[in-house]
Amino acid sequence: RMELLEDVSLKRMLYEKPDTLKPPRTDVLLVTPWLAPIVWDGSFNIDILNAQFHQRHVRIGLTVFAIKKYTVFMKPLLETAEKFFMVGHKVNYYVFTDRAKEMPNITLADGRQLEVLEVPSYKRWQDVSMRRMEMIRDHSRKRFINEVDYLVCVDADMKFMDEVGVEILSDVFGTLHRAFWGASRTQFPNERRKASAAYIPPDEGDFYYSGSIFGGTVEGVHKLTNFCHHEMLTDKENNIEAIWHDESYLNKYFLYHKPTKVLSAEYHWENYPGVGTIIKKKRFVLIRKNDTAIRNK
Ligand code: 2GW
Ligand code: MN
Repeated sequence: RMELLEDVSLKRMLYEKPDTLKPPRTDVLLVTPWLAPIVWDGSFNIDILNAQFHQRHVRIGLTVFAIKKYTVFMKPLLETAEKFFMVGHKVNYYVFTDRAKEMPNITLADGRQLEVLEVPSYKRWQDVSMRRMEMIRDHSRKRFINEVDYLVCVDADMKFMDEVGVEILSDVFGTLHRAFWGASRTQFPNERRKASAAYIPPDEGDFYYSGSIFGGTVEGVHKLTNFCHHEMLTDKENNIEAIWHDESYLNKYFLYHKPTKVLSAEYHWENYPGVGTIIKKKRFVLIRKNDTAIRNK
C-alpha cells in the first residue's frame, strides 16, 4: 500500500510546536543530501507517527534467520521484540530455520503472530548469511506481499533494549553501522576490488550501512534483495565473494538506490556500558558471540 494514497486524518493532539529556528538535535545530521530523514532520538514525535500508522492499519513483518545453532537467539530476540518492537501494531514474525523443533514457545500479544518457515541450510556460513537475500526475495513475492505492508529484516544475534516503532518505516531504509557512523569514505570497509559487483570506489559512498537491519515496503525490500542476490550470483560465477558478503552488496545497492530513510546507530548498537552523549537510546543491540560460544567464524 502506497504511503501517498492513504487518506489519513488526525484528531486534535497537543504537543510542543516545532521550532523552525531550533533544530531538536544540533550534534548529528538529521537529513541526508537527498532529503531522507536520519532517525535519531529526539527528532520525531512518536505519538503523531503512531496516530498516522494506526489509521493505515499498518502490518509489519520482522524477518530473521535462525539456521543451525542460531536458534538459541530466538528466545531473547522474540521476547524483547514483544516488549519493544512496534508495540500496539500488527506484527508477523517470520523465522526462517532448518530446526523448527528448536523454536521457543513464546506468548505473543494480540495481533502478533509467529510464522516458522522451514528452509535448507548452507554448509558455508558465508552462504547462510548471503542466501538470506534470495529467500527474503522469494518469500516477498510469494507471501509477504499478501500479509504485510512493511518488512524489517534483522540478524538473529540481536536483542531489543528500547523502543523500535513506526518511526523507522519508509519505502526503503538502511541503518548506520555502529562502528563506522563517524568514519570517512576511505575507512568504510566497502568492497575495493573492481572485479566484484559490490565494488565501491574510495571516493564514493554516503554512509556505511549495517547488514543487520534494513527494510521497507514489501516492494522496496523485494527490489533490494533481488539486486543483492543477483550481484552475489554474478560474483559467484566469477569466483569472487565480496569482503563482507551480503553487507557489501547492500552497501552497493544503497549507493545508487538511495534509501528513503536512514536509521541512526541507535538501531544497531552494542551493549557498551553507559549511555553516550550522542547515542541516547540503545534500541537494538547485538549479542556478543564470544559470550555464547556458538560460532567459530
Ligand atoms: C554465521 C557466521 C559464522 C557461523 C555461523 C553463522 C550463522 C549465521 C549461522 O550458523 N546461522 C545463521 O542463522 N546465521 C544467520 O546469518 C543469522 O541470521 C545471523 O544473524 C546472520 C549473519 O551472521 P552473523 O550475525 O553471525 O554475522 P555478523 O554479526 O558478523 O553480521 C554482519 O556481517 C554479515 C556478513 O558477514 C551480515 O552482513 C550481517 O547482516 C552483518 O550484521
Ligand atoms: Mn549479526
